[in-house]
Amino acid sequence: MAATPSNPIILYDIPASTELKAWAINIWKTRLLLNLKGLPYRTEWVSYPDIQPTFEKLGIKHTSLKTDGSGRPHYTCPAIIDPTSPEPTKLSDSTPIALYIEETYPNVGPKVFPDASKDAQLEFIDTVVWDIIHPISSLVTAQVPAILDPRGSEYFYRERSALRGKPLETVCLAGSDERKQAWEDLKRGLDAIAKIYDRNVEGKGEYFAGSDITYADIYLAAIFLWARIPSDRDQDLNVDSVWGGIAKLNDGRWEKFMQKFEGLLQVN
Ligand SMILES: N[C@@H](CCC(=O)N[C@@H](CS)C(=O)NCC(=O)O)C(=O)O
Repeated sequence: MAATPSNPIILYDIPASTELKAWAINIWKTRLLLNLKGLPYRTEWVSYPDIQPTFEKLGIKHTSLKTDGSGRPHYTCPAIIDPTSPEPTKLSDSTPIALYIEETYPNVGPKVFPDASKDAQLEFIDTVVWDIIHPISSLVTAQVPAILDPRGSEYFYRERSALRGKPLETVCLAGSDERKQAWEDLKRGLDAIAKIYDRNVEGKGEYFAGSDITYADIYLAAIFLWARIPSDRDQDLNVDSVWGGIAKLNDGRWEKFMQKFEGLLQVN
């Protein structure tokens, strides 16, 4: 039995106080994919400190080890439980989830890993996108605690300050060289992505491959949705989020790109 409206896929996500409640890059990838395919799903919201105990209890595997050298497992969202019989499938990690969904539901909605572009897409999401993920992460990270619930906020502040080796609020301060550098890196990364998209003549530069949305486009859209976290650190650019700045770059092509996803932002 596959997922049905009365027995939907469960998607685990981290709640924020922002308009859509969904905000985080990795879960947007899965959510956009489920929305594009039109698969029935519902969201279970889990605060950061509850991810590990919840997933341990459910039998959902960790996706990596913590980067602090402790060897502790790192449990992350997104995760899904698909009620496909005989046993429900429990899966974490956005790329394996995307590949699983494509394979398990080949006749539901559009294909996002057509054979012709699958390898190029996997290469793109393993390499090039990180040139924009790293600077965006630096630019938005100090703003994240403000949009989380109190326990999530405390967890994120503690873990990310330790990772960055300094108090989170001091990362990429308004007007700092660190912030200017992050914006420079981000612009360079976006220019490189624009070039890759321009090479796709069939898609008129609007899609990564062919003339339809594939998973590489979903990944890029998820990054841009994450960049919407409200921020007052770029007032010199006259924007209220990193996304506001990105939307002005490359002749507005990313804003036009995101119009394709306007109908895919539902949070079930
Ligand atoms: N490789 C994983 C990474 C997922 C990830 O890092 N998710 C973040 C939210 S965007 C998370 O759940 N972090 C939990 C934590 O930091 O404890 C994927 O692609 O799904």
